[in-house]
Amino acid sequence: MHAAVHDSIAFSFDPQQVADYLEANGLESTIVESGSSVAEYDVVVTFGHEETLFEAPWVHCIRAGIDEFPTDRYAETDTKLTHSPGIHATTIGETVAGMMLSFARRLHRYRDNQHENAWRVESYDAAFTLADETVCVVGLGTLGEGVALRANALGMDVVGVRRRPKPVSGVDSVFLPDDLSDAIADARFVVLCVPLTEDTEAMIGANEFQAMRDDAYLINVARGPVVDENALLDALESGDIAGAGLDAHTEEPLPADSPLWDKEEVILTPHVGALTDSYHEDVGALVVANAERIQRGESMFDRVA
Ligand code: NDP
Ligand code: 7N6
Repeated sequence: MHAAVHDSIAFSFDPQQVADYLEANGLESTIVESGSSVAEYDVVVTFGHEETLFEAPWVHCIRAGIDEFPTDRYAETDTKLTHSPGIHATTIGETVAGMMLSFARRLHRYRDNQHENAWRVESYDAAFTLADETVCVVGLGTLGEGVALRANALGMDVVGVRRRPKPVSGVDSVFLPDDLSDAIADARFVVLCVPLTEDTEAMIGANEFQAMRDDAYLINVARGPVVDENALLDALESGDIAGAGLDAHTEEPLPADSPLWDKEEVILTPHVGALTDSYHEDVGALVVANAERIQRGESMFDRVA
């Protein structure tokens, strides 16, 4: 089997890493540039979509979220589309734990002060502990469970939101999407872990910021458009919420003139919350497993279309 490794992966890391992993695990691999024909390959491993990918029999997206892929059109063609769920619980769980700890223990502010050689102690009531604080995890799949597990370990109370009223280990109360305002009302942290869909676009807007506590923090590790970014800026400026940890942004890269860059109580990361030095292996293993299934005549895992 011959894999094309699409250079759109360079948006996140060196595509050669994936190519080397696939070669080491039995798949011939070639890096292909955007716009190149991929008709001769058995699979294209890619970060993003482009029209030429429909030439291939199988396209594997290295992301869990496939909101930027025209999934309806894949369903109408002979090109199979698979994605990469199930590999982000630890990375995102730790990223969110890190953001929550920083806000509580004020580490981001002391790091800012360090750049000014400033021995500056924040007001006595600025610091708090995560223990006994409540986090509301919106979306209780791979990401949400990874966040809930670590929040539990830090002594936090966890509530969550999902479409199906199915209990989740370590989550005290599971709310349905219609009860989002109730779910977030008492939380010190609201963590977004949902896919971007018609239902979740702008699910956090002015009403939700008003429903949140004034001392609450929003953490978005999902997709930028899940949050109404103008409403977020208003909420930060008016004091409707205390701050935000943002790994996902409406426009990526976040424009240099975005007012979010200058906010003291905003921690910004450039959509790296899931990255780790073994991401190429995690994603490569999914491709190898499906290649083996095809060779055995079995149906593929993680099919989107
Ligand atoms: P999963 O499919 O495992 O989980 C999604 C969860 O969202 C499910 O619990 C689902 O509910 C819930 N959900 C879906 N729609 C709604 C809704 N309208 N209201 C409330 N809950 C809803 O996905 P993952 O956890 O793997 O990933 C989630 C998203 O996070 C991805 O689609 C991607 O966009 C983003 N992501 C971001 C990363 C980053 O680098 N920052 C890394 C990986 C993913 P139910 O269980 O009831 O179906
Ligand atoms: C890291 C992207 C996803 O949807 O956006 C994330 O999986 C992770 C390559």
